[in-house]
Amino acid sequence: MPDPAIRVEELRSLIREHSHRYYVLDEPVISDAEFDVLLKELKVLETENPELITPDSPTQRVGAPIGNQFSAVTHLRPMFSLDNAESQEDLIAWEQRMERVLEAAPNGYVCELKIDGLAVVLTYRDGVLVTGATRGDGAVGEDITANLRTIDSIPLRLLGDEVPEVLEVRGEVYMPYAAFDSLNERQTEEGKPLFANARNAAAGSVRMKDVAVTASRGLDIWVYQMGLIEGGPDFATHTETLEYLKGLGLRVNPASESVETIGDVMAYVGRAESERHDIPYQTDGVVIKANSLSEQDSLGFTAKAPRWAIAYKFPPEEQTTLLKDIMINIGRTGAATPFAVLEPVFVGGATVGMATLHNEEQVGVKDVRIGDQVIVRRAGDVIPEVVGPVVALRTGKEKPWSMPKRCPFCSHDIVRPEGEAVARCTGGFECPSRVREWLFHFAGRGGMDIEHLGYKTIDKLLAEKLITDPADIFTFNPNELLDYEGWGEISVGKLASAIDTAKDRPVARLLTALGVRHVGGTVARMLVNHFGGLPALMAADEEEISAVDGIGPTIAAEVVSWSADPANQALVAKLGDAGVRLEEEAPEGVDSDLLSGATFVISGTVEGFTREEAQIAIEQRGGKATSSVSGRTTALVVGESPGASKTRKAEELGVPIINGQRFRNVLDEGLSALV
Ligand code: 0OX
Repeated sequence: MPDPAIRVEELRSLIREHSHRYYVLDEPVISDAEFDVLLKELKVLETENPELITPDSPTQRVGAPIGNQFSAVTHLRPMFSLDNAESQEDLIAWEQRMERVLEAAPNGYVCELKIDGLAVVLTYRDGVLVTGATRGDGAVGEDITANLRTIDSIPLRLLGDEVPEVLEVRGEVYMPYAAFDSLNERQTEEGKPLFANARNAAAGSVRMKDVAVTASRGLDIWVYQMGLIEGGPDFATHTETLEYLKGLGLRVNPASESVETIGDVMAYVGRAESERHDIPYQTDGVVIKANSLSEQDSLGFTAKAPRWAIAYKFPPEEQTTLLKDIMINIGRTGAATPFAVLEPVFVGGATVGMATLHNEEQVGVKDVRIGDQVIVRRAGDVIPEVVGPVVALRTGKEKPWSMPKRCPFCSHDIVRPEGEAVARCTGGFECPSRVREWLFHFAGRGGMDIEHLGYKTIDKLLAEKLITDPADIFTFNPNELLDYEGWGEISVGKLASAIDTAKDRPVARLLTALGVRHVGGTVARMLVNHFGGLPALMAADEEEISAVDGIGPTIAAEVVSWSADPANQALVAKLGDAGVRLEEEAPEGVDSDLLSGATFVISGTVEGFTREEAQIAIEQRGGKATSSVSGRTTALVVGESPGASKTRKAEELGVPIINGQRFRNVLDEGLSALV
């Protein structure tokens, strides 16, 4: 019987190494199942030998709830804030200020993405995490050690044998977009208020009294600054400190770059801004630091900020403007969505005059009133939204809003069932707004992707009673549009041919377009891969559907109840009669396990495939297609105009990058074609 004390230490060291590979480097070398076996063995040994449990054991991340208040922590070094720059001129002025002190321009800079999260300080003594604190007022922060311990990428013990006696590092705790989206989905399901953005969600999650809640929020960290070190090596540059921190197992952002001139800094800022929505977390600028530590020493600090660092802020994605009115729209599921009519404002690169308020509950929770100055957010392609009112600017004349009792489109009652966040129009398909949104979703990019069939055309077709449901799109005579102003042979011809093309869309697209609850593109492809088409799927029972790999009972129940509705059965029959494809031809000679366990990312247009066809080809062979490159990606398939950030990430992680020809070989021969 081996000594449990020795085995426990062996296991901890193995688990630490593999956690680091998984959470910090994103390059696991063992499977999740193998990792779980190690963790389980450690847990069993610790249960049998509780005297062997130490606070830095990987099993000890989630501890007891915190009492009433977070206690205060005085930082070993004050946490300064950062001066801001908004233009190349500001950067040049900054360089000139430094030049006056140094008598020469700084010897190079480091550019880092400015993470939009919550600044924290971690203190390690003899390699063990002893405190984690918020920034607070810069001098004194709050002790959130118990919360930070739950973040898997924060090492409870530093890696390596030569650790410093004391190490204080700074970093930003943030919530990746994926975690933010699923958190808000859960909040919606539980009827709880939504978080306005990933930053607020991260800040809220990190300060939970119940640390199990923090643990469930998918938080992560980027470490960007060494505060204080005792009993460690000497460094000449900031870059060296980052390399050192990385070597200790801390998560340092690989996007950091050392550059020579302010011109290079501007080029980095330009790239960071154009790629800002391609990365899986929120950034709000670039932080630039003079790289030489002796130059940093000479430059020192002003009362509030270091002279050797500056934050280049991206143009704001949030602005304040007047909320002139609140109106509602009825969506394809009947949901009544309030939206704000705004004094137009330039935000996120466009003029915004309307913004969503999500649902009735949100208007109440945020206490948004007509006449308020409100914060409007528009990030990338995302629909503009009202984040909340600026209460300090109230005059007292603002008017609270409540959901109308009657639908403004069909006059049916609007009701909000007990305990739900969303009010709904009860008019069914008698509600013209609902029908319009239903058709728009059906024909839209996430659905049948029918070009030239946007709101304007749908409105015309509805007004002239040429269509009433999605199947009519395929049966009405487009030439009838020729009678109306704005329509000619060319525009009608284009619409007719787009509709014709759509008849042959992959069945998974049709299924997504039909808008069954919880059935998005991925689920639809899984279902169609399994059942071959809508007739077989609609005939299946819950048991058969939930037996499909990756499909749970909730989806199965939704599909069955949707299929049982005679109106839906009639609609599908009508679509079939109109010549819309309802069944996939069984792919010939395809081995459904050929790529099982493999994950591909597609970037750019692969010759001979639409993106969807490439995804389907992978999934029919048992593989997965995902959107971001990680250590778990089997290969990145690059076609024409691939994204620079995906290729760079694959190169960094050593993920094979293959072209269209190699991809076809992989589809024919399997993973052996990769080598
Ligand atoms: C960030 C970030 C913030 C720390 C000490 C002086 C400069 N939000 O990503 N701050 C700093 O550096 C400060 N770097 C960053 N990357």
